[in-house]
Amino acid sequence: MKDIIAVKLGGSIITNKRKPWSVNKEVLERLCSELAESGKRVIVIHGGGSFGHPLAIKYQLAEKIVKGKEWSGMVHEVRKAMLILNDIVVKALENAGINVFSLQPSSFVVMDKGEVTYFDVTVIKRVLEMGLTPVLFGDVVLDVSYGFSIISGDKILVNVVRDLNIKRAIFVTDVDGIFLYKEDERRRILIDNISIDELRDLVKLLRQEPSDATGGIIGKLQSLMLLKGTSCKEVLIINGGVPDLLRKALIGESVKGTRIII
Ligand code: ATP
Ligand code: IP8
Repeated sequence: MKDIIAVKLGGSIITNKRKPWSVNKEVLERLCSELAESGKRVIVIHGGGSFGHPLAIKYQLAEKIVKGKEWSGMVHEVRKAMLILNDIVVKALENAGINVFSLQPSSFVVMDKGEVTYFDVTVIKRVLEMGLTPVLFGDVVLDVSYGFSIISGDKILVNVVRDLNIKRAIFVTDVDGIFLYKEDERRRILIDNISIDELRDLVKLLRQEPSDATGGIIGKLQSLMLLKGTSCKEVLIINGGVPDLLRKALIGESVKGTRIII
């Protein structure tokens, strides 16, 4: 699996996170075309954006134990929202000429207290061997202590990369990369290169976003720390709003963004 690249199409770029149920259709379509034009084999993972996050926050699914009768309404609503977005992403990929096979993570992932305890990549591997592009997404999965937990697309990417010995991953977001905000917050510096060992200190300097069900940028960096000691050599965080950046990043050209060296 060494030539496969894991790509997360972030909810921040394929949807408008400030407006529930909104898709950035043109951007999504362009990103799918860039994936196709790159000629690279990829695994696509997408986030929840304006579909999964508002409902997860409404029901406080990220914080509370969901057992018994309570689960049916809430859990179904969030999962349904993710399936609706998944259908839109799958159609956009197909229209770009990519042969996709979408897999719902709740059928191969189990968590305990919000941490992944079971992640079975057998079917993903088989799908790749058949020459198809697996598409995965943030989901609500069984949790042995809580009943259900949300798994972010970020955590899915990390597990897939580790278990399939993938070397490169690209996060496509609506920002140029990770910014460090200076003193009065008016000045910000783009971190272009950072080692995985430096991430822990960086996280302490960033502000938590209260409006994100899976921890926003801090949650992302915390998930990425789990890649230490794996086959993964490099993670890029790039801006999907800039045309052709994803294609260039995929073919290995040097692009603007944050490069995390593992
Ligand atoms: P989703 O989880 O819906 O898939 P995503 O993976 O695209 O979304 P987010 O988790 O929303 O991305 O993280 C990207 C967002 O983080 C950006 O929209 C940006 O506004 C916000 N952000 C907050 N602090 C920072 C920071 N220090 N550097 C970069 N982005 C930041
Ligand atoms: O957007 C969240 O995945 P993420 C998925 O990658 C749900 O954090 C269900 C909100």
